[in-house]
Amino acid sequence: MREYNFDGLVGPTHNYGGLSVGNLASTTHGGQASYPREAALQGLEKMRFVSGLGVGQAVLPPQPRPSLKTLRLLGFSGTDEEVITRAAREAEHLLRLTSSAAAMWTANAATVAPSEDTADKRLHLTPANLQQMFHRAIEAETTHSVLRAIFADEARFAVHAPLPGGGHFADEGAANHTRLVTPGHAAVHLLAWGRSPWKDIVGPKRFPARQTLEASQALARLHQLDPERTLFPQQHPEGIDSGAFHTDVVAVGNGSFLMLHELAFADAPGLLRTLREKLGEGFTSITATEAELPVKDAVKSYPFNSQVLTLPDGGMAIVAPVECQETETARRFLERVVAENNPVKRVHYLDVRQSMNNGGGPACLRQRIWLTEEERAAVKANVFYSPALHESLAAWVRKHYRETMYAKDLQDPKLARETMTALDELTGILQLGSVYDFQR
Ligand code: SUG
Repeated sequence: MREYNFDGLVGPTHNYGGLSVGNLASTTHGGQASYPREAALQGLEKMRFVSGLGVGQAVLPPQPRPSLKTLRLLGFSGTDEEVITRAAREAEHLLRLTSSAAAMWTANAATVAPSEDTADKRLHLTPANLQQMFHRAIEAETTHSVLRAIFADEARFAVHAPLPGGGHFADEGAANHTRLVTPGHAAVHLLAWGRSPWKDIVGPKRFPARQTLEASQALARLHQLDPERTLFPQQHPEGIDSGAFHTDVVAVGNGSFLMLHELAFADAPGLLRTLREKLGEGFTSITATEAELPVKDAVKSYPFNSQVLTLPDGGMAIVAPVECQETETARRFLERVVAENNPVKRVHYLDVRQSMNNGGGPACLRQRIWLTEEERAAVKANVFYSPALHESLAAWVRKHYRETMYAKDLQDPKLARETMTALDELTGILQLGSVYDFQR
């Protein structure tokens, strides 16, 4: 089984809408100019780098934005141009919500369980409903359609529907999911959550908790995970209130290794004890205390939103955002991780600033999917990274993306048309068929 990092290709409307309450980067950068072309190219460079380390790499497409379908469902009618013009005039906020390129953070696209861990030995994928944020909830339908197109072979892949209901089963995908495994032990799945609609728990006071316990439990059932090896830790309410809206802002695990901030989970010591029991001596972890790495620095520079990658020689490398290099506490912490006795041998710093300014680091930009060779061969779409695919995608970005985007540019009726033209061409490059509403 090999891990493939399915990175989200940044969409043509990448902008700073200030849309995500509780995500400090999003609210801080709201209204600033963005650089969609540069953002997409930064993402492609990250894919090149990770692939160059010998790690599996693939790509997921952006979504049509502004979402004319959503605007029509909200009562704006007429031609595409009339829909945009009316929304711009009467409900600028709705236009901003329906124009976000947030699908680029594919950690939130779905939760995935590899075939090795599931009772029916199929790979299970559930698109996240992203109920908590309107601009993200509108991603689920297209994500479902894209995943069905890529993982079409039902004998090997189970692509479930997004979880139903209102906020009760609010699900943010793999951003709250960690799979840990050690030699001689079956994998353990952590499915974290921040609130419960029905249980009386102490939650955050300042910012919204996005994922519910009930959603995490439903994912474990759907994915047929071993109940003995599935844990449901609560996100620390103080962590959420400090800006850690997803678990992956303050914790990241890979294979036998977990690194976390002490404010990642409500009961981190208890969780680490249980993990040691279930995974044995091969399990290693490193906890940053508030004294070593204040949570505000972790939220600003994202050391835990690194990709921890297993290299072909079995060692691990961390791909961290450059902001960590520039933040002394974060840099020192990552240096300690490399120095201590654990599988991590190196840290690489990458520039994904365009994404970071909206609260998305390297780990947010990728969905981890573990595939056997047969499963990989069963994927017919042209989504696996290669230098040739890189060249096609980079040329496609240069042809279709605007260089700069200001808030008022979202009101330009031509933008929707440009995006549809670009995405239509992209589905050809990626051999996805018709996955978008405007293609049907
Ligand atoms: O959902 N930002 C995303 C960032 C998601 C990060 N993902 C993970 N941690 N896995 C969010 O808050 C900002 C959009 C804007 O304000 O324009 C945004 O949606």
